[in-house]
Amino acid sequence: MTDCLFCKIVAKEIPAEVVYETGRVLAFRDIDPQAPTHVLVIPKEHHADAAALAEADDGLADDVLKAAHAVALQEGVTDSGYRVVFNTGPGAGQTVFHVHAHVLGGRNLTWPPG
Ligand code: D5M
Repeated sequence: MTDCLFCKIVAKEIPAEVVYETGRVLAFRDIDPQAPTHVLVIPKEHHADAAALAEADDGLADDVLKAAHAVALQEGVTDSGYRVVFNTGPGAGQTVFHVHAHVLGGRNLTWPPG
């Protein structure tokens, strides 16, 4: 998708601090971190949100979840606990419409989220 911020990061047209990459997924640090670890995991293929990703029917959602796990291991947050969040839709706070999993950790995470 030509006008998508995260597609431009995939295409290396916009810089990002990439921490993990496979043929199908990319993970990079959030530009406005909300925790010591705040990484976004995206499929390289464009899907607008988690609902569209779930319907992609090619194992891509599985790849994103496995990448989130790999990032958490790499960041050393698995023992202390971490959160994987898909804001889905404007009402839930989604602002970038290329599906992304937020991987948050490295501090005490309260519940419920705001
Ligand atoms: O989350 C969208 C997230 O995307 C938000 O936490 C900021 C982040 N963001 C926006 N632009 C960039 C760039 N250029 N690099 C890295 N991170 C970025 P949402 O769930 O849609 O509100």
